Amino acid sequence: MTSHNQELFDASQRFIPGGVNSPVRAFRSVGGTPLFFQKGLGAYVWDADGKRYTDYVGSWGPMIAGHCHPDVVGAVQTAAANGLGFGAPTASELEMAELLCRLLPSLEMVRLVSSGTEATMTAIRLARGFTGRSRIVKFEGCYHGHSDGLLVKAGSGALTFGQPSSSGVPAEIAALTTVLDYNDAAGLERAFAQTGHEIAAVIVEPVAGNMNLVTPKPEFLAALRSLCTQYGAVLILDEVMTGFRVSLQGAQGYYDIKPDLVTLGKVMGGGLPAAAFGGRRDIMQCLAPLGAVYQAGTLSGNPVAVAAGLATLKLVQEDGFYQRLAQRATQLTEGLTASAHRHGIAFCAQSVGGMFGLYFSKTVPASYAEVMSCDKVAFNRFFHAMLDAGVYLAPSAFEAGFVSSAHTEADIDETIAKADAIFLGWK
Ligand code: KE4
Repeated sequence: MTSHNQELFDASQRFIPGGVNSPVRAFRSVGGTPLFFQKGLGAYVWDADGKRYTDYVGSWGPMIAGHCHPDVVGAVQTAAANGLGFGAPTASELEMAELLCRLLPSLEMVRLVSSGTEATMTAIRLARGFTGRSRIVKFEGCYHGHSDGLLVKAGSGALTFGQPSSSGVPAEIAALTTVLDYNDAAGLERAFAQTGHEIAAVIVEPVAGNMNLVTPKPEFLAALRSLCTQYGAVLILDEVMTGFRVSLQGAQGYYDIKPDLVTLGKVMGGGLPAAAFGGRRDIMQCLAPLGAVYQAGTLSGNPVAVAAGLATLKLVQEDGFYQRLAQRATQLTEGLTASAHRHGIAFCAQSVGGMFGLYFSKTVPASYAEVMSCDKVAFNRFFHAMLDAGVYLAPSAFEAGFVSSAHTEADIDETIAKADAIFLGWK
């Protein structure tokens, strides 16, 4: 019998490019037919055939309290009953702004937007407007959304001037982006020595989660902060994924690094379109209507999305929330690693707060190049075997995974047992 997922996918491809509204959902990296979900509750999702999966994607991070948490759904229903949008200020936007500035010490002012892409795109424009400079620095393997200047890969030149990583991005724009190696403090120092006074901003994922999970080296974080300060460049921490995911104070609190600007999304929207950027008051006051840097949005601060975010951020402030979340993630990574090693499989894993990385490799990768040397074919085989067993991992070897407060110890143990059965027959 044809899967209803397949029927939906076949039909969707007639109307939506690739049948999906975001490329990673198409399973191109892992192969096979993408799942069409019809329901989520707690740690679980159900596909179009009614099959249940333990979910380790969580809508790519937002579902930190699990799917359809009653407090979040209730807040959304209450807000929706009072209005779906006004295009005008609301008290709930003020409540969200005050909360973000209270939770994240680097936030003196904040502006709400509707996606992580909007947040990072605007943070870059703001840094350029504030400094009067044009060059930006990013790191290979880090993803910051799909604005032109950030869809750039390392160039061939010594200065690694960027080249477009997507068609449609003019070479002239890509050339303004320098792409360096993540965790390479020496390379960052060389780039600043050569072009430091041209650099408007450095944007970085403080924990890289878009090339699988790669943690920052202390000297890399230190170099980011010291060099940006030394040369007057704006340090933008892209915490769209790590914000409220690795700790209540994000990665900036977890690693004690103070950005000039920070971008947020995912968890702060609770699954609905709410994101933000913010930071130093002197920079944020360059924004219209106060200053000359323009940014706007019809749905910015949408009251229903903000309600979902406020309810989620209330839940993550509960005593012990992040301790329990990190315990679930550690239980998963340690259990999978022990199982794979019992069966002689080159596998390792790590977690930071509530996000984790799984690698078919003998050692945990610390750079883009090391991630690329992991066994992608083995990951894809594991992905599909786990999917068949009712476990939904991120459909790419180059994505991080996520646990939620809804995942119980028993859920994790069941996931490990399913992996163990797969590893038993691995050879
Ligand atoms: P959005 O525009 O997708 O809301 O956010 C872009 C973005 C910015 N910064 C970071 C660190 C991000 O991880 C993202 C988006 N993350 C991907 C998952 N790796 C979203 C999933 C997708 O593209 O469908």
